Amino acid sequence: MFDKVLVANRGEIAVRVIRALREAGVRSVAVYSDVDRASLAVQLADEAAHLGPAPASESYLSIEKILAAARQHGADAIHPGYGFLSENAEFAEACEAAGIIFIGPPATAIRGMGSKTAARKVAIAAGAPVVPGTESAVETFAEARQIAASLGYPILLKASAGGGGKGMRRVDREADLEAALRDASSEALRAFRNGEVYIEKVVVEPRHIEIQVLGDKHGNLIHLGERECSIQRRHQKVIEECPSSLMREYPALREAMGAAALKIARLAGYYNAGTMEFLVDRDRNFYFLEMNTRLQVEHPVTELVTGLDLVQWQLKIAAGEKLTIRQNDVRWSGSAIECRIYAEDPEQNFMPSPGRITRLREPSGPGVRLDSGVYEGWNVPMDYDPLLAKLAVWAPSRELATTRMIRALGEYVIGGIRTNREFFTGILEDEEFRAGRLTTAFLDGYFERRQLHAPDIEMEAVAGLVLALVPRAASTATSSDANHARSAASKWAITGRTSELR
Ligand code: MV4
Repeated sequence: MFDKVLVANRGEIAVRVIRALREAGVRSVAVYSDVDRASLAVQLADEAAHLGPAPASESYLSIEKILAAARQHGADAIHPGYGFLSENAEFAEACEAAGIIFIGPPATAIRGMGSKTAARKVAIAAGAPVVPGTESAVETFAEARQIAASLGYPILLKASAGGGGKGMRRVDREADLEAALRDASSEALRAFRNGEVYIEKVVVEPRHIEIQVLGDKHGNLIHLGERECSIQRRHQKVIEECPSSLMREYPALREAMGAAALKIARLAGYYNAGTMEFLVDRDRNFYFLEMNTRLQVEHPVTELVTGLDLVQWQLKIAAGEKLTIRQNDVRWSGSAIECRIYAEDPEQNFMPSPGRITRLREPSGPGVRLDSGVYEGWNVPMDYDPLLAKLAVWAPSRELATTRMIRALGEYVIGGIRTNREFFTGILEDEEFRAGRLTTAFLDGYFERRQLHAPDIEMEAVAGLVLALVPRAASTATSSDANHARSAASKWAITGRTSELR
């Protein structure tokens, strides 16, 4: 095992990794930018290294600065967390070149699975199902037209280098194809400096289910089952669960998806922790989408249900140890749910709400796990993703986990800044959520249900009228922004009233 590990990240995930290092008897080095000098991670680590000013490009994204800090502190390995440099193959290579172990997959696997078309090719070669579509980027409009016609509309244009829905365009008819191709390609070029676009058939109202894999450097690979991640808002996950309610009904689906994930991982030469993203359609056909070559935000729900510590395994694997767990040893017990607590204002279209936390009361008690990066008095900087904490619960059943989460959210008090804390209770009480009827369209449906059941429809009319009459308000927001703002506003009016009545 290592003597000292540098944690090249910030916030709750830096804290999560520092805790694992402490438990493993490994010294930890936190890194910080100017605005993170007093962070919880810095306070909990054994040592800390200043990187530079707040902008990530001059701190958490600077390969040179992070390697210099690792050398200066004598770290023998670096844990990248998620985001920042975690899926940067050059960084992984630079670590190895500096004689420092990158706690993650080999650079070749990061690079190989980084492009969506390359990952698709690996999946196809491994015999795993992918969404019908092109194997490579399309070169010309004529080619695209031919392929789209043979697949049948609707189709999706996706950026080869893409992620997070950027450069993605749904096309419902041939007449829209040429313009959509141009749009998708120029958006991809701007976002990823790569304008390549490929085509997939649209999977209608799918579930987003991902499989966690773990592999060592000796060729042993296992999967730890799925996470249900269908509840997303603009490609940002909001609530995650393990297991998926679908697997409770169809346990064979977990085995089939797990086997597919392992075939892909094996062919990619993968080791350490990784995740395969799949879409699952109404008929429970599943399709490989892409791979995340890092520890994921939502890993706690897998840990709660399998009883395994993913970060401990990441450390052992990076240190060259063998996986001692066999596939048949993996058991899934009970049910876990995670809510991502953000400093953002659901009443203001989920605008980030940085600032000082003036009061903090954290939930605890049976089955509650809080992975937080903040404390009372901490100033949430405006320079980074405003994730404050992940609240996860475990209970023997999904129903009990849901009520436990509502209980824990009720204990949570965060003063001084706006958070999305209250947003979750409504979802957890929603009948569709309770029934486990989840698709990636869940939140749209939820906002609509909220509107339909609103006791006060006039508020809606007023909000709509204001948006129509104030040209600046209407023109600064996209129409979809305005829709979300309106639905969010009505939802909040309802939540406010009912919670006062209770
Ligand atoms: C799709 C899809 C339907 N059909 N691909 C969105 C981001 C990127 N990771 C993949 N995404 C999708 N790809 C086909 N062929 C629907 C989505 C999608 C989605 C996927 C997962 C979670 C939330 C989503 C929200 C909208 C669209």
